Amino acid sequence: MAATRTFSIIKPDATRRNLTGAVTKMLEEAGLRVVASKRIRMTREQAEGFYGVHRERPFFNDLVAFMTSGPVVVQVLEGDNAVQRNRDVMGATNPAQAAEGTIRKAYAESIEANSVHGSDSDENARIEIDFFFREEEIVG
Ligand code: IDP
Ligand code: MG
Repeated sequence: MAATRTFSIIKPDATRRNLTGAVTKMLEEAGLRVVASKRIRMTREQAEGFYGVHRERPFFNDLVAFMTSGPVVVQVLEGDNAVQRNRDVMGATNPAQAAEGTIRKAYAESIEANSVHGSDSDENARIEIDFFFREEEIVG
């Protein structure tokens, strides 16, 4: 299968605990390559725009506050079937339901502070990559 791309965020709960390398190692061991990466502090406008699909959910304001509470690492990952491969290694949204061997099982603190984001479709991967990266920042 041809390599595809997905978009990942190492969330503030993970950067705060100095887990950027540990999380990235699990992504790499799952067969994903980091082809772009930068550490940023998301603005409220960025977080609201990025999570716009969740605007009506009860946890939206808390989620925006959490995602802007500290640095995050935004990444573009490349690999065979990258979107699904990344979702598999991330594990379930709620760490209480995450399988052994997944990032969220190993590191997530709660359903909100769950250490990583990953795109849920190829179409959303393209939109999310474009939200944070210019094409020349991605080096495969
Ligand atoms: P996903 O990150 O596994 O794709 P989504 O349903 O897209 O999960 O939710 C986006 C993010 O919103 C989650 O990763 C988590 O940080 C937060 N979130 C989801 N559901 C809840 C909840 O019930 N309470 C608090 N935060 C939540
Ligand atoms: Mg999602």
